[in-house]
Amino acid sequence: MATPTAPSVFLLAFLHVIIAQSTTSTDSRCVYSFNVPASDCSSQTPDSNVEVQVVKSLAVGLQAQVKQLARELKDLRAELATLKTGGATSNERKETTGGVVYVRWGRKTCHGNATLLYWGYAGGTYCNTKGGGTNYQCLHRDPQWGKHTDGLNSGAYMHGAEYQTSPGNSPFLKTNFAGSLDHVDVPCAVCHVPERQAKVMIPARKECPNEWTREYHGYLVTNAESYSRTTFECMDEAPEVLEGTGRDENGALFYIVEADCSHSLPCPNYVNGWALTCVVCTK
Ligand SMILES: [Ca+2]
Repeated sequence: MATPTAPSVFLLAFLHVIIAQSTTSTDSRCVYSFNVPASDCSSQTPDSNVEVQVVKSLAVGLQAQVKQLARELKDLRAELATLKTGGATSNERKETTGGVVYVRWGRKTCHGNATLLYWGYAGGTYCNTKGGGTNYQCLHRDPQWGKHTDGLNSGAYMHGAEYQTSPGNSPFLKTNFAGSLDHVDVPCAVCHVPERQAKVMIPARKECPNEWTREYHGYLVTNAESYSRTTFECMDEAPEVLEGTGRDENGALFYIVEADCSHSLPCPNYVNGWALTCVVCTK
């Protein structure tokens, strides 16, 4: 990998000059040591003094070349370290070790290059209570418990989640579940994209901006306005279900969200009564 550089060649040439000088000097101390008292060199001829000046000049040049070589050595070591780590620079390594994580609501798998951290059960606060958490959770299927007491004592509870979509008003594809989604329980997937660092959920869009990658798209969902407040999430356009569920038990609920032109929403371009789409993008 390392080939002789120009400074390296210069150094070799300089050493050759030093050796040649040593064979003609009458007092090698006066050639090599600049700390020798001038009186000790008094016997030197004028030609010898000229040689001393030449060597001093060369020494100054040598110092500069040594510094240059040190810089090149530092660069080579950095290049070697980069090659050992697969070609990424330190900044690139920092970027590729983070990545971005998103939840794919309604699915058990991830898109494209995304890695599935786990798939689980959508959950949240009961639909019509005024307290509790607002954000839906993607619950792991294998919970790990700490200290506990039996009984519902704390006042805050976690519930499973249902699709709450009347069959006549469901925009979802039946690719992954042919029946009615109404009251069926909802899976979710937590997905990691190591090579990208940003994510965004865009309501009312199915496509991502240029240079962004679409992870999935579908329809915007949240709880009903007449119930308690939750977050808006993006439900996959072709939902899967938790097998064996479908009883109307409520819990946390996912309703599709329709445009309502009666309160400040710009219509057009929004259309009264139409279900809002959504897309999750990464970059
Ligand atoms: Ca229900």
